[in-house]
Amino acid sequence: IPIKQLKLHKLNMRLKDPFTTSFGTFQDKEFFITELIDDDGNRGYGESVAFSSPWYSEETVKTNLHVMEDFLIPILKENQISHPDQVSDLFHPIKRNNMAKSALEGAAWDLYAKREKLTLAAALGGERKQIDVGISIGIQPTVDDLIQTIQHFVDAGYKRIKIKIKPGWDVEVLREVRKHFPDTPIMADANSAYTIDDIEHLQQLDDLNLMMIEQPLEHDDIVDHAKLQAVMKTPICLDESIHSLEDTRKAYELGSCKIINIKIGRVGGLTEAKRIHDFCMDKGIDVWCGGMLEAGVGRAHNVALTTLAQFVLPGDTAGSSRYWERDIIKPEVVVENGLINVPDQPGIGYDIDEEAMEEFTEWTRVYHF
Ligand code: OSB
Ligand code: MG
Repeated sequence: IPIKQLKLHKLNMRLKDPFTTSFGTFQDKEFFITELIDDDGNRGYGESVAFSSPWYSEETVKTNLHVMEDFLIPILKENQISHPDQVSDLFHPIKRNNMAKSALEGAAWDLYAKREKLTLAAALGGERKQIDVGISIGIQPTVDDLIQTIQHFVDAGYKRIKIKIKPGWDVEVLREVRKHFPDTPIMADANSAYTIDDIEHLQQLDDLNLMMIEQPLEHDDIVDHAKLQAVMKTPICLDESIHSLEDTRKAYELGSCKIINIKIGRVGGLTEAKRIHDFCMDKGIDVWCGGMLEAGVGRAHNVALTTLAQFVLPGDTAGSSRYWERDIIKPEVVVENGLINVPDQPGIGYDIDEEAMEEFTEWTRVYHF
């Protein structure tokens, strides 16, 4: 792939509403859009998903910039690549910093697909034309607010509802929710708010017919999760704990979970996401695509990944309007009856809305190859 230049765009976007998890509240999102340009003028786009503070994981917007500029971009400049899988291999000597890697690797995948005149979904080996969509609901001020919010998204057709929980906002709240929505596919995400001492407390969730409980224990744990899974019939889903295919294999061997939330950024890019997907397919582990409050480019990558066969559960891949008054792609990602139609244009399949990009861009740096 004859790469001519890389543009790094720093954007700031305000969420429609604040989003609250067990570890904190988001109101604004700052992130990078990466743009790889080849000699023919094709443009491939990626998005960084790290947050401003290291609450979800150790990466931040600033560490993404540091690692991209000082380590990853020089690697891209110094090496020829013919397939995006090589980007993943070239970045391998740099430990972790997966969201920084993914922001660049994603642009390489989009550029590669556009050059091959393939949709990103097809380039990854995905076949689905439509994907099922769920939604993640942040911690609300009251149970009534939560129930109203759930009703709103159930009416909009979302195929499963994920409810954020934390100590003090869990068993009682979910019991009340279950009473109002006896048949709705519901799951809970704790974002690692509990410890092994809470096993008995968490076991109370077993009677609520939840699809799964996501990341109840420490962000870096797979041992205690195995102990918890052994005494619960509700499947445990790992998010924060899984950074690679190797982590996935170890969690599988220990019995730490029955389901995996694959986030492209958390695992270092689409190549590793696909490797994890293939392993899970082989072992019969269900997977779904998680979200990081992405703008349109990241959302488009999530849609493409979700077309792979083992993405059998609805993901957190809501439409653009879930979080944004205006997104940076056109058309925006639209959810209808809980489904997204996978675009059929080459690459990510959505155009950049240059006017919106300009509105949200704080600065752009250009690197010549
Ligand atoms: O754990 O999946 C998570 C949002 C911010 C940080 C972590 C998580 C989330 C979500 C929402 O649950 C995902 C989304 O809708 O993009
Ligand atoms: Mg999660």
